[in-house]
Amino acid sequence: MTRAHIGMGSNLGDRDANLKAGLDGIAALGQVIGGSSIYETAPVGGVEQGAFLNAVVAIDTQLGARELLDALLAVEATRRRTRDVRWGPRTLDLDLLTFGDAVIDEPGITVPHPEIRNRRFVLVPLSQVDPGLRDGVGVYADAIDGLPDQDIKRMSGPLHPNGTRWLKALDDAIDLRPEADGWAFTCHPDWANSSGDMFGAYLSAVSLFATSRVAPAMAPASFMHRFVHPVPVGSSGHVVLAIDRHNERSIDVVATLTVEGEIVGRAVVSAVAQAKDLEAGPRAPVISGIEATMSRTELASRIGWDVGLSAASWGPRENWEVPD
Ligand code: PH2
Ligand code: MG
Ligand code: MG
Repeated sequence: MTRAHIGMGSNLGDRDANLKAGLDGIAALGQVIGGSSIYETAPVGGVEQGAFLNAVVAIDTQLGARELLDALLAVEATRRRTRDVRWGPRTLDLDLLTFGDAVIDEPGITVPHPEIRNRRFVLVPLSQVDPGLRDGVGVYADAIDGLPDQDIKRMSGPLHPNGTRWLKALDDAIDLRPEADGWAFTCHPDWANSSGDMFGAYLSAVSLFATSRVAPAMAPASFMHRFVHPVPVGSSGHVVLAIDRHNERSIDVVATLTVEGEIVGRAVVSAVAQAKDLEAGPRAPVISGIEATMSRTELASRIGWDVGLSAASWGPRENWEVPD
């Protein structure tokens, strides 16, 4: 079994679909161990052409180096890859970057790929997949700083742990797990701000997602929040939802988020039945995942303050020193 790293690139046609087809083809050649984010990268090499999507995938394979390379070329061919212009536009480019510790320099195959150290669009995703990876010269990640600038924009999270797709939507990053009285969540590093904290946007999304789990047939109509503590990425928190009131068409939910027992913020989500559901006539909202609807008074005593008749009258009653 050999660990191989494969560089993927596409700048022609449906670039996302090309990468996905490349991933499926690669998955048939071994076990997918991990993959970088997708990056959109400015073209390198002097040919005038559109921006690339690039990514790196790691697999463990039983194939030999040349067998693997031939199989990668066959996967390229399924996307009608042509070779008209050297370093020109292509639907799908699959480059064998590394093959275990193998050093091969034979006609048609050079491993490690001779251009790795010259290409930011390879080094950045490669180092994301395996930060310690090295060749005889040193750690690849250390070579990034010495390269000329290249426009590189991250377009997705890394490969899903199941290896079949990239993490792209915010809900991919919100890992809500049911618990007895609410949900547990873990702050995903891909949605951190520059100081590595989660603040409003992420915690808002956690509140909205938790609400949508409670009333999946309803859509959020208004949202108010006050978050008081940044949450370091990787920490695990807890969301408790209390339903302030509900009828057939609307629901007001208070989400209280805590991390290590400290309240980091609260949100009030008002959600209404969606138009397509109202066409069928008013009906009770689907409410699941928490024990029972709570009266306003019960809610007030539970959370220590009265949320008011609707979300509009909600306001913090605590001494919050760090407004969001
Ligand atoms: N591939 C090339 C030439 N130039 N530029 C970017 N940004 N990404 C590529 O994958 C790429 C390139 C030849 O393989
Ligand atoms: Mg290439
Ligand atoms: Mg190639």
